[in-house]
Amino acid sequence: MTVLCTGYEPFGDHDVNPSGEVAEALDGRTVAGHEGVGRVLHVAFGAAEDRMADLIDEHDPAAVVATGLAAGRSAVCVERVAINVADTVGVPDNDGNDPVDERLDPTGPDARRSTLPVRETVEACLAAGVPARVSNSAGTHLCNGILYRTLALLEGTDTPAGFLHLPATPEQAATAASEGEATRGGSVQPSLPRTLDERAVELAFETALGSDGGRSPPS
Ligand code: PCA
Repeated sequence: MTVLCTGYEPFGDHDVNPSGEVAEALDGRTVAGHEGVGRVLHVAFGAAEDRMADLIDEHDPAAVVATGLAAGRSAVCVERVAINVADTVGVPDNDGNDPVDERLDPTGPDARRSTLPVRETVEACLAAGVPARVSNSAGTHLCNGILYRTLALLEGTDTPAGFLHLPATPEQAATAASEGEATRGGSVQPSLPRTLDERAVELAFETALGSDGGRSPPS
């Protein structure tokens, strides 16, 4: 079987998006005893969710971990919930969609809970030396949207799915700082190396499925 990891292409002010790079790095790697499938999603409402539906159909994954960039956050954020709201808060998606206070699904529930073991994933990350925390808001941009739709697609199945928001990379933070006031005592945004992002995603799958994908008999 496979495990499916998605990330995103660059968007807004960001020239790179570590989430897409993490997905590409995991593609073809054995993760939690399964073949990793890593794909980069277009940052566009509708298109990204439809691609996710196609990927789930095509690969029938044992678990899904979607990821996205959350510049400014200081740790990997394991999202607990997705809400039925689409609002880009002034950062239109890459197709120019700029929803304000819309519902993702007019008839859907107000929220859907991640089906990953959220707290245990954070514990596993922290034990492995990866800064991480539970987050109670994935925002209202596309990352929240993909989590909401993925959970809807997998409702009623036993396929765990969730979302990890990733901080900026050190390179992104340095670039932003070089355009700012760091040389005059100004601040620098928090960052995390991509290798730690990759480890966090692997640990999310391992925590959900077991390190061998749940294939070894219970001892
Ligand atoms: N982050 C955005 C959308 C794409 C991405 O990488 C978000 O947090 O919603």
